Amino acid sequence: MKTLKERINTEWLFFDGALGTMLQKKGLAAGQCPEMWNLDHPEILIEIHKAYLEAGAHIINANTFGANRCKVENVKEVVTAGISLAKQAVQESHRQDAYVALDIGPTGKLLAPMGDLDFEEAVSIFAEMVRAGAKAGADLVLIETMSDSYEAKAALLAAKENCDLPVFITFIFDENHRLLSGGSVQSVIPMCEGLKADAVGINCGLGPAQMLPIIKEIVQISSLPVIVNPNAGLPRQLGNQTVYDLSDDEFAFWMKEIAALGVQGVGGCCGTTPSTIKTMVQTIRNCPFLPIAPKKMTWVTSYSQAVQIGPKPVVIGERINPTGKKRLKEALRNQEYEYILSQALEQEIAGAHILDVNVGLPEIDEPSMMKEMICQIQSVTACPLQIDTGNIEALEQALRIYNGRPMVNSVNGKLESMESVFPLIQKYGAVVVGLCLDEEGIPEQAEQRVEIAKKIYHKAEEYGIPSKDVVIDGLAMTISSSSQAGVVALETIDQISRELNGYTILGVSNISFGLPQREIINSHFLSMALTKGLSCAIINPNSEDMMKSYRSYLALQALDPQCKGYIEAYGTVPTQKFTDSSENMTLKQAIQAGLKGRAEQLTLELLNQKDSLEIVDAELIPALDQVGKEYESGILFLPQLLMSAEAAKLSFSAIKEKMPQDNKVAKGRIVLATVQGDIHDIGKNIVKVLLENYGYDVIDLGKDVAPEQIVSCVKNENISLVGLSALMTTTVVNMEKTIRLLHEQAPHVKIMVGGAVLNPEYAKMIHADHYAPDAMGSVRYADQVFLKGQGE
Ligand code: B1M
Repeated sequence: MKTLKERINTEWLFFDGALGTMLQKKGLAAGQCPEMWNLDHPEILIEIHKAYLEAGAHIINANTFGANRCKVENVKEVVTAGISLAKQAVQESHRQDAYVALDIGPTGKLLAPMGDLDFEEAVSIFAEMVRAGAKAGADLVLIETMSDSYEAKAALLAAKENCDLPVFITFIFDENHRLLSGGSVQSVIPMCEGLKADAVGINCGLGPAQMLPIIKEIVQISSLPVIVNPNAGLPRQLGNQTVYDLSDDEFAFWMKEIAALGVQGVGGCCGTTPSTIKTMVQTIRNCPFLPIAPKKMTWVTSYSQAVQIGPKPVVIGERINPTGKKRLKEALRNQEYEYILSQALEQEIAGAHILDVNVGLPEIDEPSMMKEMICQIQSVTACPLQIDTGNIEALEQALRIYNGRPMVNSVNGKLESMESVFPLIQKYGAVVVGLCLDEEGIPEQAEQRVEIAKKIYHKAEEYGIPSKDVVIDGLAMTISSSSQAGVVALETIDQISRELNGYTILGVSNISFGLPQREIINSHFLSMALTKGLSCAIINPNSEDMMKSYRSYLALQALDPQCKGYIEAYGTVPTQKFTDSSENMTLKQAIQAGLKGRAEQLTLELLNQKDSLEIVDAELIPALDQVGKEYESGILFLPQLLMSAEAAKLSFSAIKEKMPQDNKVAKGRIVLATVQGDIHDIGKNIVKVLLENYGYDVIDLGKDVAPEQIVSCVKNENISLVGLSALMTTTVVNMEKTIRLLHEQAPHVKIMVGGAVLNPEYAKMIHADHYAPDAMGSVRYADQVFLKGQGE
């Protein structure tokens, strides 16, 4: 009999449909933990599983989606029961061809630095589920509904490290083809391939019609079988019930279209039922099955960006490497992370596609510094990284916590190097740089270097690393000591790319060590190497000469359609997020870049020149507005939004310390809250500080506060002014609800509202007493209510 891994790329594999919505139909109440039904209502789970088996599903998801220790206390018991029930259903249905999946969903928490869940803690949460599931007899692990690549990586590692079962993973993409944390098809699929998932795909969030264009993208780049489990269309509220808009026939129609795109596994998610799956199975069963073909694509990715090696040369920023850089050495020794982060941002802005990160100094603990730097750099830039180290421990730690699929610099032709580096590349997945040197040293002839490259390719293949993921470094040595060095490096690049069809890389600047005006040689050498087929150039992207050579090459080689990139760079004065030196950065820019320490320091400096509120209005709010706009237009993603918010908070803490506190006499008590469903509290916190500074006693109920809680506080504390904040169109309805409840139950209280999404007209419409456009406006209104006794 074929194994599951063999089956998935040779015949249709049908997945089951929704479990959660089925359980709700059977009486699962809102707020109840579905997984606890494994213990409380086993017969209902067996009944649902059997119905899906009857419908023709091969893969039955055990009821373990949220059975992790963030949500249930007895993980082992709940997982074991879930798997056993699914197995019992399979047995009782006499289905030899069906499999039970340990279903793993997200933890519901954000991973650091976005949230506070540590990466290794996330791995351990998933590992606990995997061990329990495998022991209970699951046939596969299905990680699903992943909306963050980092959490997906944690789950994949946990699965691969704790069982030998096939591991499938599916993501929840939105209509912009992005994960919540910004991941794209091109960034997450290669990462999953690298981490040795056995199949990848998409589930939930959208109906089959909306998924279609995303699936096309997945099938185009995936070498792994593709699974598609959509919702039964888009959700709609019918009374207090959520219903989905596709009939079984409509769902099957769209799934047939999807099947024709060349996917291998199909099933359903929210809103689908056994009858949906039955109609789908009957429709697709006889459709031609297309196996997925391996793709010759090489991707280096971060959590949201993907750089493809091959189609056009890639720029790798060399600035985060202490060799010959006094200031960087100092920053590394003194742990001045902000300096290093600004180096990363500068290179990104200058046009680097990937950033090299080398922190090797004899006197520092390289593994822990490398780990720290990778985390920190990834929290301010989405540029993919090249982990540059000869220290195997540093390499492993960095590969483990890196969010995406990195590049690794480097392995070489020495057996010892290959035997220590390749197992790590094999486990974590990365594109690796292979240096043309071995036990005999660096060959003087190109032909000998090419022989070493072949040896590296060959050994890599033994570890299951395809040649497409090995980028050969032809080794640029300085021409000041060997006049043949340039010729040999260029010949090596030429032979590797032409004869072996391989990818190549050069540390370009090495060519000119010891020479004056090095950039003259460097930029010419770069142009020459590019014409020989160089795939990746490690250069200083801040050097105008180097980027001029690079951009001109692209334009001349027809790699820059309509010379768009060239014109963008040189047609007008380029707009920059900040100037080329972090010394000149403004507070606004530091907040936009998410540089917390720099934002705090600049705030302290500004406080000597400007009034606190002026800083809030001129720097802090415009910075967040800009970030908000870029987020909305898909230029930035949630991680960057969060980092900017953190920087703004730190800046405001510094402002708060310095705010004058003249009016100490208590003028009155005010309740403040951000309304239910809304976690934006920066504005509300500013309002609070200002009201306090103007002598009011503020009871701050925090964010995401239920209407009932606000009402009860107002009543219990006998409050006469409430301030509500809301930042989202979706949460203004809760503001309205709160106001209605307050009018009903505490008619004496005055209500002021604020937040970027509101305006005076809207405030009136929802029956607020006052709209405060900013924090000072809230003070003026409080004065009116308490001092003049005349709130509108
Ligand atoms: Co989000 N976010 N965010 N966000 N975020 C907005 C609001 C958004 C407009 C960005 C965008 O898309 N352009 C958008 C809402 C779209 C809409 O509904 N119209 C949005 C979204 C969609 C989201 C998420 C859904 C993203 C996601 O997860 N996919 C998510 C929502 C989570 C949730 O609430 N359930 C989310 C999350 C976040 C972060 C956590 C990353 C972070 C918040 C961190 C925090 O607050 N602790 C964040 C941020 C920072 C923003 C932006 C960029 C900035 C908000 C801010 O702090 N502004 C924002 C875009 C924007 O507003 N331009 C955006 C600075 C602050 C000082 O201004 O709050 O307006 P503001 O307060 C002012 C005045 O309005 C007034 O005084 C303050 C000082 O002058 N004021 C009051 C405010 N409240 C008042 C109350 C008063 C009186 C005056 O009386 C009581």
